[in-house]
Amino acid sequence: MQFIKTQVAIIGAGPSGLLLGQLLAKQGIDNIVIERVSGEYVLGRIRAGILEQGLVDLLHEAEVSQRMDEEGEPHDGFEIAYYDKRYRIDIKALTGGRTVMCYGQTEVTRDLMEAREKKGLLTYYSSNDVALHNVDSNAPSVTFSQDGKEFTLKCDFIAGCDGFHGVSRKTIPENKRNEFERVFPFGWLGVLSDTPPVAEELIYCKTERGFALASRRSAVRSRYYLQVPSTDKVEDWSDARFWDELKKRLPTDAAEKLVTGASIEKSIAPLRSFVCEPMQFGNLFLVGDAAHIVPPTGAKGLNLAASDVSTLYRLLSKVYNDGDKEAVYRYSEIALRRVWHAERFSWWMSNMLHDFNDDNVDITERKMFDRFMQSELSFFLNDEAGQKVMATQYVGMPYEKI
Ligand code: FAS
Ligand code: PHB
Repeated sequence: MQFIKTQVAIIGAGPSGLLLGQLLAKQGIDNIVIERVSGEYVLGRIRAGILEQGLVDLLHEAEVSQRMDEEGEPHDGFEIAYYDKRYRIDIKALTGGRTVMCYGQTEVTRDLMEAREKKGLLTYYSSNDVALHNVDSNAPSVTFSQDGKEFTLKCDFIAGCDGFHGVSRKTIPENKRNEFERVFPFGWLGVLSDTPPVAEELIYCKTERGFALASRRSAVRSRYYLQVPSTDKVEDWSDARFWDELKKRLPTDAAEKLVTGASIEKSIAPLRSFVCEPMQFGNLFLVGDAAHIVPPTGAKGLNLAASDVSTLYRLLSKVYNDGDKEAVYRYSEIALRRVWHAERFSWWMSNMLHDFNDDNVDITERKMFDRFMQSELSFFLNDEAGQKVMATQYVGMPYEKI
């Protein structure tokens, strides 16, 4: 058994863990990241594409923003196509100048990985049997194995940045966790392709065939999504079938511009709303998807992870650099206020834009709900006050002052 020590043990090398590690190191706080899979595997995941200003600011603060500044695309608005009619939500005008950045999560993760390596910060990739111990004591530790060697990492605090299926949340005793969940009766089939996007900005499409999203990664790389039944498997969807269905769901003038090509990534993500309260137990703090999940309709998943990181790193800096030992125990209360706001917005956008052909609900009730949502969407698209509400939440609520 090899004994190692650090101040903050970070479980998971996704965007949460890597961003937290970078910001802590900048504050002189020693940290070690333990990741279950290889770095290449982490980079093989294609996920979010829209960064709120808060996350853009954090990447500048972490001095990991150069490529994003060069290759990212600032977006002043997005569109909603409502049964073929296109409505533009001018987020910049409606929010007094705020915008979002279009830059893939994979690239954010790559930039953070490279920055961590350049700083010589320790990351144990391909770690097995990761287990957290004595998290509610002042001497928590993490055990894991790598390349046949066993390790015990002693630390002051553990940041559980290991996603929805990680070990951290499950380390909190069940009777100390209050979990909230809603699973949607459909998923998102996503395709990444090296084809020019159909539009300069994102188009969220509500159609009688179901939801679609036309997103992008650059002028030559597109990211598209289709709502599919939660029973569908990715092998049910050939590229040809995907493109054919997407063409039927895009607004007509955008469909005419669609350039199809081979998918370079294709996967189905389930949609769920989930929150674990509290987001801490003793000296274990849950960050990002380890604590909460949102349906991607509001582009909040990655951005919520960023606001958690911002809150936790600033509180840990108060502990280590200002001697305020109790500061970090306010984390969950602060983080949850923003989490629930983003959960509600993501749930609301998902209800308005998807087709709920949920067989578990009586058809009359389903039809009534669909009429409610059509009326809701029609109000928010045609009324400036409604558009302002949508724009303000899409760009993201400001981070709380710590
Ligand atoms: P992550 O899940 O990204 O990272 C957790 C890391 O912990 C992983 O690298 C994992 O390998 C590691 N880990 C797990 N168990 C471990 C263990 N026991 N020990 C050590 N390490 C362990 N959000 C959007 O805003 N827009 C989208 O379009 C979007 N699409 C998504 C599609 C999919 C398929 C998924 C799953 C999520 C999507 N999300 C989207 C949400 C996504 O972007 C997350 O919010 C984001 O990845 C959160 O980052 P992390 O909290 O770092 O969690
Ligand atoms: C993406 O580009 O992957 C993306 C963008 C906005 C969303 C969801 C996904 O709401």
